[in-house]
Amino acid sequence: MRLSRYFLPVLKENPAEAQIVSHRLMLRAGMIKQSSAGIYSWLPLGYKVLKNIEKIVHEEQVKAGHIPMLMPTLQSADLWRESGRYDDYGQEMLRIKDRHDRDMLYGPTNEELITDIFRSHVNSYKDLPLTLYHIQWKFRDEVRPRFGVMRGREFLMKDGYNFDLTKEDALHAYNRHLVTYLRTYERMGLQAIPMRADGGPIGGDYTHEFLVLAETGESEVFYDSEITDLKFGSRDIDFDSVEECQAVLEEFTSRYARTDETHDEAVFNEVPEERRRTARGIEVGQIFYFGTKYSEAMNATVVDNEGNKVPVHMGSHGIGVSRLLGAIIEASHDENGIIWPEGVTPFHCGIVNLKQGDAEADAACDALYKSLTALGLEPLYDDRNERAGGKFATMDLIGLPWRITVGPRGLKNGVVELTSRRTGESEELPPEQAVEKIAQIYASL
Ligand code: 5CA
Repeated sequence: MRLSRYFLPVLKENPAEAQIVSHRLMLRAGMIKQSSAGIYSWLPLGYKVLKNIEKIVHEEQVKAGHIPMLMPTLQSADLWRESGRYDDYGQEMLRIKDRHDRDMLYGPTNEELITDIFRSHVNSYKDLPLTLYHIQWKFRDEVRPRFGVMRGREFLMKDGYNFDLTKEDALHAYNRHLVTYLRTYERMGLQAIPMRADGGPIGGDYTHEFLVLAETGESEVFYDSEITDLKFGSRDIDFDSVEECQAVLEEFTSRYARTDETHDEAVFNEVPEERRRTARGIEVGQIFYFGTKYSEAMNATVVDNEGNKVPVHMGSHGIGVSRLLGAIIEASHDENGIIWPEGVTPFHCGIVNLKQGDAEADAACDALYKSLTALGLEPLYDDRNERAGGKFATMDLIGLPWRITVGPRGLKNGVVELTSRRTGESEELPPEQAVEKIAQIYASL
């Protein structure tokens, strides 16, 4: 993409309404625009990152055998009356009437809708296990929408639902989700710690939240510092193996790590003092096993191998897709702007032409652009007639992990400059080598 033809409405000034750095940087980098409280338009740069995050979420779900689909945002109130949650959900639920005076709502989550789909089509234990998921917009009329996409009213969530014959099978599904989430967050450059949590309006007391440690996080968390040494890495997990998934769960949840809702001072005090940490965290996901809560209320049963009709065991598993943009920026920025991890960056690298209009510099930039594109990479070429300082500031603000700087002086010696956004380190090298290096970095992800 050439910047002169792109839509990147960056802001020079810090927007007064933004209280935390991720919100400020998303507004300044022209990624989002608020349309009303807690509701945002996703401008091209923000939309690109959102799509990259979605792609990682999909890939990791599909690897575990979970099946993508799409349910609507608007739901009929009838299903929620059946489950008993229509009144329970309170003012967080946006209620709407259609022209026939029927009660509708904008879904804050989808347990009812998916249970209805399930009971309409599945009758036998032979069709289990089954895990369906979608990535869809949700609406929760939060009392205090704030911090940009972190606590929105309209937000994008991945929500997955498992249906199993027995509690053991459903707990395997729970463990499988825990494994996929660890890998999902790591691919986005995040460390998200599973912490014992509270079921809230979804229900169930078997639940973990995934928290990214950050000063601006809304949750207070308590943990054993040993937990931050754990990395999931690129392990090859057999998702059908109950033992393998269970082992990962045990490895990542055996140390003390709880949100304030489940914190127990006495148990915490058993952790050696030097390892006890209190911090703040951003909740980027939550997994639940809630047994037969919805299947019993909504009559979602299967016939088991002895011919008995039994309610299915269920769980639901959510990732805050749009919130993740904020979480990633909170975890990865400096005073000049965002620093995107390679896994989610909106463009793979920037090209800065120091002397737009100089025949040689223009030709070198065009050639770089072509070779990168031919390798399947997407560069953002700043071809505007601007001072070098302004171009650098924009590149730093929008946070592309790699920048190639092209100027007449370097070209005389046959080199361009390759700079890492994260370390600020630069090296001079021939343009082909810069391209090769960038290609290698992304190929290794
Ligand atoms: N049905 C279950 C799991 S599918 C559910 O709704 N879980 S949840 O309530 O924990 O939401 C899942 C994730 O969505 C949260 O972990 C959080 O990351 C994100 N989320 C929740 N509320 C908001 C909000 N107001 N703004 C942005 N993200 C949110």
